[in-house]
Amino acid sequence: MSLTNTPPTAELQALDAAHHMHPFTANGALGQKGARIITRAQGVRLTDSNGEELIDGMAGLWCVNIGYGRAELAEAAARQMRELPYYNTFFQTSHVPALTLAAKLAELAPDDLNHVFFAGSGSEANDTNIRMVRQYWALKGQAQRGTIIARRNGYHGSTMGGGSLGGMAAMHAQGGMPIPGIVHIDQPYWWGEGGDMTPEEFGLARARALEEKILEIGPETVAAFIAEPVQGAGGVIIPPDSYWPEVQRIVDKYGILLIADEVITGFGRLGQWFGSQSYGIRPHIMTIAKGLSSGYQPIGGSIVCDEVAQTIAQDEFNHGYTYSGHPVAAAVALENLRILDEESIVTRVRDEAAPYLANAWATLTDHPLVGEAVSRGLMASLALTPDKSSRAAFAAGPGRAGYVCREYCFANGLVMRHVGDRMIIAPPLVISTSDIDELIRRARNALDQTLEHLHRDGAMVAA
Ligand code: PXG
Repeated sequence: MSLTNTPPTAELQALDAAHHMHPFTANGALGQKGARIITRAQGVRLTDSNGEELIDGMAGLWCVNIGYGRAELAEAAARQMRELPYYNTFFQTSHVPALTLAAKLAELAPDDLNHVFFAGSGSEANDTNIRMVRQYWALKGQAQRGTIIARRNGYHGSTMGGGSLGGMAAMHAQGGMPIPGIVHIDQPYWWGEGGDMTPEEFGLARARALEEKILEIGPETVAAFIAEPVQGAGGVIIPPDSYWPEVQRIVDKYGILLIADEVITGFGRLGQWFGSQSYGIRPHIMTIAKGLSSGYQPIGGSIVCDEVAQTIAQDEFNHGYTYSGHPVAAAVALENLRILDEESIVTRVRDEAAPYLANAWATLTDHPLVGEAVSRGLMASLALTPDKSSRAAFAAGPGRAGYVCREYCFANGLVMRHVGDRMIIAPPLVISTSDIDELIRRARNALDQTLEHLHRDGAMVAA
């Protein structure tokens, strides 16, 4: 079958249901309904196999930072494939794309984050991080420092390591996660869990949960704390301003390593190259993927500080992936970084797109369904609620209203995700102000229709 001369949607859906097992999908239910099949994309817009156009409010899966259709990346890939389609970086070899990309990342990353270990994805990079921080402490003569503290409702990937670092209860319920040596603390989610505290009080309390956990299990057993600067998959949870400075104080006090998972927040999403810079935190390791190549090629990695990298270098690190630093992926990532840089896309997020989105998004707060409308950089979320004043959840249980809203978004030509009853967006960083207006218009229509639907079902009821 030719992939460009597309057969009718029903035929594609039948093939898909018969043979393709989808991630994070009830495959049986999808088989009944048929998958939405995306065939083309340009800029911030997708086209599906029925010819419908959608604004991609999620930049794919939080990754297409420079937008779709940049031929320069295709050309970089083709050039690299002709010259050297594959070689590895094991056993004392290297190649130009990997070493050039590592040097470029060292230049972009703050402070002494000067070393890069490549992986094929964010999950793999976090698996690397687990082994690297434990090996670091072993080489320091403190092998008992093996425990990594992470957060409930954090997301760090879907491998055994990444899924264990993540704090997703539904994932832990399947397949024997979390692996030993990983413990979780509560998240800084004020709207959902802050009770009567002010956001600032709550941010401090949730940061101090880290100190309590360190003291509970013994500081001498703790290797690292891992967290996303802003939780993405958990529902675009923006921590109160008091949170990160207190976390930084605590990791400094106990001398534990800080891993900032920048898979979503890296490469301009928050208006700086890295989310850590946006929050003024000083990680020892940053996990990267997604926006590193704008999703045009699968590539991830860990950017590592001098002290950790120099310690790891004292012995052979028995770890690596066939595709660590894959030359085609690295060449594409370099071209992506060149475009982000030369077209000032990151500064435009900071100075224009993010403030514009913040204002436009905040107008949704007046909608009867919307409890809060928050954003940071080009990540934004809405909390749907049957009762704003009490920040109530729906009696029907989490996720039903969100699901209804997501379906109306699709019907209105907008890809907006739901996480439970939070609606989330993270559009390509190149989104224009007029496309932000159009996105908000479509979101508002979808909210109106969702509200009508929930009223009709008698579902505007607080739990
Ligand atoms: N860390 C973070 C912070 C992520 O968001 C990963 C690690 C894992 O990356 P890979 O490349 O292995 O997928 C991610 C990935 C969602 C969703 O539903 C989020 C991700 C992936 C798939 C779905 O929001 N984030």
